[in-house]
Amino acid sequence: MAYDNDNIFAKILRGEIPSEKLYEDADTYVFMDIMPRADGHCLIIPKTPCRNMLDATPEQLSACLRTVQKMGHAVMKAFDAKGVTVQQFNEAAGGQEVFHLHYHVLPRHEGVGLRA
Ligand code: DGP
Repeated sequence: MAYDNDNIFAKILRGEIPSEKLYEDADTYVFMDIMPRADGHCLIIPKTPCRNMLDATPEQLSACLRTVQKMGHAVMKAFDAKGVTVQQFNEAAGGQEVFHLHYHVLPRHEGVGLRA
């Protein structure tokens, strides 16, 4: 499926709408989810256009996963979490709502569920 340049995360990358930035490097950008399902819930996105995992290049996937791992460690430390959940959705039928590749990183604590 085609990439839509007007998706919300493309606008965030262009600075057209604000985001709470946590980290960036040459290939990826990290910001807080606007509807956090856990304290510290953040999103990792590639800086280059990519609809989702299904049409990602190996370079986009590896760059994102390197940052996912880095942010997993960082949010666990920052939120004194005991684990981390990583989620990623593809196409509407797969639960995707914003059509720019993104990974959810959610710090977790024993016995505490994710918010809706
Ligand atoms: P999904 O495509 O199903 O992985 O869900 C998209 C996620 O993006 C959802 O957790 C809410 C978040 N989100 C949607 N719009 C915005 C926005 O404008 N800013 C931020 N920071 N997050 C957003």
